[in-house]
Amino acid sequence: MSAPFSISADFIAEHNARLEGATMEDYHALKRALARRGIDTEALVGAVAAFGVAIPTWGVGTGGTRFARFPGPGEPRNVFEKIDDCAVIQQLARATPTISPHLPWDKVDDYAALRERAKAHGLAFDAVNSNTFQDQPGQELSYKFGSLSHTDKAVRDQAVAHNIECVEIGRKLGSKALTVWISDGSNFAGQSSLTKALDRYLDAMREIVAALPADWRVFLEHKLYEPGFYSTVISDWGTSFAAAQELGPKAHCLVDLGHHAPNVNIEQIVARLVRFQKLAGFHFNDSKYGDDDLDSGSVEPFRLFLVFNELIDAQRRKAEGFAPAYMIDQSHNVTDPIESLMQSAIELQRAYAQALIVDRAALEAAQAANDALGAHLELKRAFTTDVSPLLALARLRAGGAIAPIAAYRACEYRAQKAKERPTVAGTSAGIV
Ligand code: LRH
Ligand code: MN
Repeated sequence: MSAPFSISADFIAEHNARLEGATMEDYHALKRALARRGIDTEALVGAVAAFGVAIPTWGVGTGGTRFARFPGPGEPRNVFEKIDDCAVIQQLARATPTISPHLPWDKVDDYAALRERAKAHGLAFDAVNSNTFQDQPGQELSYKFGSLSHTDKAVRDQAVAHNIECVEIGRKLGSKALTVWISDGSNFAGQSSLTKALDRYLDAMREIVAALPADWRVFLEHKLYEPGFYSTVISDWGTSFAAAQELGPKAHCLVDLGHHAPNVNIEQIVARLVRFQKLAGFHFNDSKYGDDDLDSGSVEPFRLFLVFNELIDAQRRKAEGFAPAYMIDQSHNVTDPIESLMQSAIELQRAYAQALIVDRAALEAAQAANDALGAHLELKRAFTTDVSPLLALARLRAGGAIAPIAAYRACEYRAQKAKERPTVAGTSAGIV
């Protein structure tokens, strides 16, 4: 049995050798342009290299919708192979040093072995995600009518027990946070008591918070709708914030970019959660209509930049309690998940770098002078700066590929995995 295919450092070095000259030329041109704006590009390269976002294990397999899922060749068949694919994303794009697992999708018998596999690839685990939005084979009580807010105490207890089990598993993996998204809601007016449902949720969450280790946090993830199409128990940042206030200092609010009504000012929600020291972090993705889970920066890159503009503003102000967890949450229905995740990580780095080059003194002066256009153009100037050369240089210096997707396609990793991982027959429905 030959060793699983992996991409060699020599292959990446040969790939880079062909592109390095042009990249350095572009980098020096950018460096000169930014120097005229008083910006130290070398410091930027360092900051970008230090930026990291977590890969969702459920994102490395082909995603789907309620209508269908069309698995591609060489799909990862278990969480170990998912971690191997996460390693390729990190090896080439150098922006994703952590993984966010989902339980029970990633359940194994030996979590030390799982942690070791990740460690061998230089990867660590970020927040673990619980799942009380599906019924598992052999599960005693159904979550059809909810979980942590269910009318039946026995169902709530089952959901609390699952979340506490996720914390135990997370401890074995080295995680420090639990993300709780519940699908609890209703499809008809009158179907559930809007107030009692929230109170049941808060009671159940108090038990979960009480079971957290001292250095852990719990991330409450709000979502406007789906699968509840009339009401959702934790439907918006306001409810999530109030719940996190009630639940105490370990509870924070996670912002999934796709979980808002169209045109909601998400960057202002971020600014508010920072101000009130309740920003847990993010599930980055993009969307045009609903919770589309599209690739980050692929629909509204300016909106993504504006979110990072608020994050850099907070970082620069050393905002109290500011420690956001950056994670991706996407569904790759028509692309190679590895390619989408690499490009998404790069688009997040891009928004981060562009937010770092905003002339904050000029912006604040324009804001103070109510120079609306002047202030806006300070942001546009940063957003319209092509920082690609410094992102590429950060990858090159970190041992990654100057052009990750070109390198990935050239090494034929997917074709190699298609040989090693027999195709999963037939199509299915659902997000994973
Ligand atoms: C819910 C959600 C949540 C995950 C799931 C995979 O829409 O964003 O974060 O648990 O997707
Ligand atoms: Mn999410």
